[in-house]
Amino acid sequence: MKVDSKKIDGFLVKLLTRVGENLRSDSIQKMSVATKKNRNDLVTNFDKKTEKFINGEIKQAYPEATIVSEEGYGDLVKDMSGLVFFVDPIDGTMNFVKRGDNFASMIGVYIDGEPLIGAIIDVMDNEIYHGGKEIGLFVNDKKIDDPKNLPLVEGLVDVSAPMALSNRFSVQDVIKKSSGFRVYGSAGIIFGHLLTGKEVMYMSYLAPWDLAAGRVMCEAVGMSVVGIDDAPLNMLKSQVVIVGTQKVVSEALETLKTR
Ligand code: 2AM
Ligand code: CA
Ligand code: CA
Ligand code: CA
Repeated sequence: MKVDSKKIDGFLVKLLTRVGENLRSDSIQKMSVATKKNRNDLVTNFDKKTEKFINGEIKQAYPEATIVSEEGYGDLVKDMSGLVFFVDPIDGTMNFVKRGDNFASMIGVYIDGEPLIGAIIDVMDNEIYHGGKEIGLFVNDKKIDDPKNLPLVEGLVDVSAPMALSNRFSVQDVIKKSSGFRVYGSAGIIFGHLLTGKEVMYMSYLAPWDLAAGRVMCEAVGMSVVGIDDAPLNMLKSQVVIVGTQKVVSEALETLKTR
């Protein structure tokens, strides 16, 4: 299948621009919050409303596409053939509810299983990270250079709170070798930090919509995106993922105790 990646990129930027406007203007008073699996797992009326809006726009522009999304308005996607959109309407819902910043909206697009275009908006900073291998990487209109291939000792690392606190895979050994440890609580915000060289690694258990957009963009700037045992990524299931500079990811894989 042949697709125009530049056109899809333009579509995503326009769409996330509108999502950002809506989320910044929607009155916080009208927020209703519910728990999903546990008290740390929240969903709001804005997560649902935003996903409905994004998925509707995608279906209108790309009726042949299938959609994998978090809040239940997507399709039941069983394989990666054709055009597949991954949608996380609000990434960092806890930050959205508790702080009103450090949350994102993300869309990743794959064609026959291959990463094509990713787009992430840092909603409150109104910055859109977007692009892919073919067209390059941008923050809003500005092209960004590939981040430096720094080693662990020279960079900040981000590990999800549950993984860091439980010391899963002895991840604290990796953290101790770095310049320092951060926990931003939104995969989308952290992908922005990786793409602009502010952090050198992210490790977390990620669902498909957490990973899709960031993977496309990080790979496009030469970063490594791997599973914990260096196994190939499966975009249709949740898994532990390490993203970072090539040097840091190989150091992490050597350091982590995976069995
Ligand atoms: P969310 O806000 O879209 O749910 C918080 O640590 C980060 O991890 C956010 O990006 C959050 O996305 C994601 N996250 C929260 N719970 C998760 C889970 N059970 N599995 C995978 N990702 C999760
Ligand atoms: Ca969620
Ligand atoms: Ca998410
Ligand atoms: Ca979400």
